[in-house]
Amino acid sequence: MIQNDLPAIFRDYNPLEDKMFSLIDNDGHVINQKYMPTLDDDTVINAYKQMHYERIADEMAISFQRQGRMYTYTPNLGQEAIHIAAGMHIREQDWLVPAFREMGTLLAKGVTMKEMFLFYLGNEHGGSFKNANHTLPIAISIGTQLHHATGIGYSVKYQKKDEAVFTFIGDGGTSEGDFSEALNFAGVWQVPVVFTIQNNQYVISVPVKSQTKSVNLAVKSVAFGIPGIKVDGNDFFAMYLAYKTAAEYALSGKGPVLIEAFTYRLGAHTTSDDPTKYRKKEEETEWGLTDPLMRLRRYMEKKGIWNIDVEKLTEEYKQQINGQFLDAEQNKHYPHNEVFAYMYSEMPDDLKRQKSEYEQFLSWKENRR
Ligand SMILES: Cc1ncc(C[n+]2csc(CCOP(=O)(O)OP(=O)(O)O)c2C)c(N)n1
Ligand SMILES: [Mg+2]
Repeated sequence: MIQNDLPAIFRDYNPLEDKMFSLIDNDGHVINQKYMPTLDDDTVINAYKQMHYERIADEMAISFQRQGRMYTYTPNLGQEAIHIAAGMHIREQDWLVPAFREMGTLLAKGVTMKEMFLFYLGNEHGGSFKNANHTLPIAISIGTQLHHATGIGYSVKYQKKDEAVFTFIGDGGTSEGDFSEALNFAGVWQVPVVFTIQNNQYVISVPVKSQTKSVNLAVKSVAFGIPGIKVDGNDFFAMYLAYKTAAEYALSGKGPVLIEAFTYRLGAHTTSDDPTKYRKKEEETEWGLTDPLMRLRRYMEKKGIWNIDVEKLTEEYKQQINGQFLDAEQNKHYPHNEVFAYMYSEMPDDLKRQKSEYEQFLSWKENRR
């Protein structure tokens, strides 16, 4: 990697110096004019609305799970700026290779809430997004998706296609071998992949300091010879510029980029988790002051472009999302054959055995009534 070839923010925010790239403070003041992107008012208003949509959808999903109408869910609360900023830079032909905590990016790509709900209702169709081009299914197995991202990156580069790949992993995921393997070969092959580590400070109940002795997570890029940057993940503008720069870099043929989005998981790990068991209320309150929606709203108010009727918008979104949920709930059943059908063109014997066992189980269940 030739230092001079790097975009300026990667030079100014060298992860070895543990600097964090931030553009607005918690009160919405611009603190770094040099890099502040010039966005028109409608783009900013629209970004806020998308972040608000993700937040409302998230709250409703938790509520449906609590009502016993949906299975375990992974909340996004507090990480919305990352998701929406990324979504604004992923073009139709670009690839999205998700983990499981970037709902706003999936929605920006064209995934519907109905599909999200189907996923959390255990329906196979929640893994195949009909209107989202080049979007892989949610990956619950930590780290596996990064190999797919690097592989797709290799393929599009080989075919000389104008396509970038955006992929996500958590802070805990960086401890998996997959992380190093995927980044190593992404670097060797110079593939157009934008890797994001969402450092939300926790790996279920385990704090990030138990995952690494590195000064930060962005610095891991140095070993792979690729540019890396630590960005304030709760600052919409910083994330926006980071993604803009990273996408341009990747698409120019220079290779992959690693973004550490420094954030906080304000909610529980999943609806099966209780964070009061392992962290203090004061910590949550302190991080709450960096809430990405609040910061963007304050910026907009100062600029005189805040014109959103939050109550009205919330009502509108709730109705839309509720409709999507009801649609998913009414269509949650699917032929059990589908669970076994899609992996192989010809079903191997062990899968045939599993299918037959499952059929026996279903008939036992049916006769029990
Ligand atoms: C290979 C693998 N090991 C363990 C798990 C169980 N598990 C699910 S989420 C999680 C923690 C992930 O933490 P992080 O990577 O920081 O992502 P976050 O959940 O904070 O978004 C673990 C250990 C899993 N899904 N896959
Ligand atoms: Mg985490």
